Amino acid sequence: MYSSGSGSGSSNMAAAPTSVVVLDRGNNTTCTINLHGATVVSWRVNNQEQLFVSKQAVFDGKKAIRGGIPFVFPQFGSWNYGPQHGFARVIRWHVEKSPERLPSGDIEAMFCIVDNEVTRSMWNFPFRLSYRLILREKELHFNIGVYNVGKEATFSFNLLLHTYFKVPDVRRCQITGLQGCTFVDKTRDGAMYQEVRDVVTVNEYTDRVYQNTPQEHIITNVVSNRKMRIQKYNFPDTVVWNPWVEKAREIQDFGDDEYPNMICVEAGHVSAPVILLPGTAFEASEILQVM
Ligand code: TA6
Repeated sequence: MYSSGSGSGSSNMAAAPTSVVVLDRGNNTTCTINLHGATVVSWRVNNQEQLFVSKQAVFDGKKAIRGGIPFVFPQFGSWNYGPQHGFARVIRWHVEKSPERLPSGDIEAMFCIVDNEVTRSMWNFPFRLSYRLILREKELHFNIGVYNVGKEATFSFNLLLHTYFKVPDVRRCQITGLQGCTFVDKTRDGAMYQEVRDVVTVNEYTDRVYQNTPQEHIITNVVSNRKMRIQKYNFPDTVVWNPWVEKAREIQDFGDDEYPNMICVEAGHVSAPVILLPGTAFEASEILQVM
C-alpha cells in the first residue's frame, strides 16, 4: 500500500511529500517505511508505537530521518567519501515487492537499491542491496542481502540497522547480553573497555560499539513497560547510543527534552568491514519481538 505524505507516521511534519509504504497486518499492527533511506518510521503492535521518531525529524529527503530504523551502508561513522553513516539512509529506495499477505497471515515487502551515478561518485562499485521486511503479530523481521554484482573488484563495507526504540524513561531500561564484551567507548576518545555489568543501563551520554556480541539481547521497560527481544544473525556488533543532555542540545533534528524517551540498540557489522568478492553475496538478519 502506498501513500504520499510526510511519511513520519506523525502529524506535525511539514515536508515535501515522499512515498511511504505501509504494511498492515490488522489488529492495529502496522509497519510504515519511508522510501527515503528505506527508513522504518513506525512499527505499531496493537496500536502501540515501538519506535522513536524525533518531533524535529525532517522529511525533506535531504538528510537522514531522525529516528525509526535508518539503514547504515556502506559506512558506519564518519566517511571521507560521503555522508556520515554512508549513503543508503539518504537516497530513495525502490519497492522490489509491494506488501503481500503470506499464508501465515504475516505481511512481507521488499525494498532495494542498486549502484547509480550518485553512489558511484562516492563508492565506485556495482552492487545490489535488498531489504526484506516481514511483519508478524508481535515481531518485525529484517533480511538483508548485499550482492557484489561486479566481475572484477572486491569491495568492503559496514552494515547496521540504526534502531531507535521508544521508551517511557531510558533510565529504567536494562540491556542484557553485553557482559564480558569488549567495547569502543566513543564518549571516552574511542578507548576500549570490557563490560563488567550483567545488564547495561543508561544514565549518561552513551555511545558504545560492543564487539562480538551474542545473538540475543533483551531491553526491559520499553513501551508499556514490556520487553523487546533482539535476535541478530551475521551482525557481530551491537551499538548502544543515547545522546543525553548535551548532545541532545547539539543535534538540530532532535528535541532537547527527547533523550529520556529513546534508546538506540543497533545490530551491525561495523568493527570490521565485510569483504565481498565479486559475484558473491552477504546476508544478515534481525528479529525484533515485543515480549
Ligand atoms: O549509532 C551511534 C552513532 O554512531 C553516534 O556516534 C551518533 O553519531 C549517532 O550514530 C547518530 O548519528 P547521526 O549521523 O544520525 O546524527
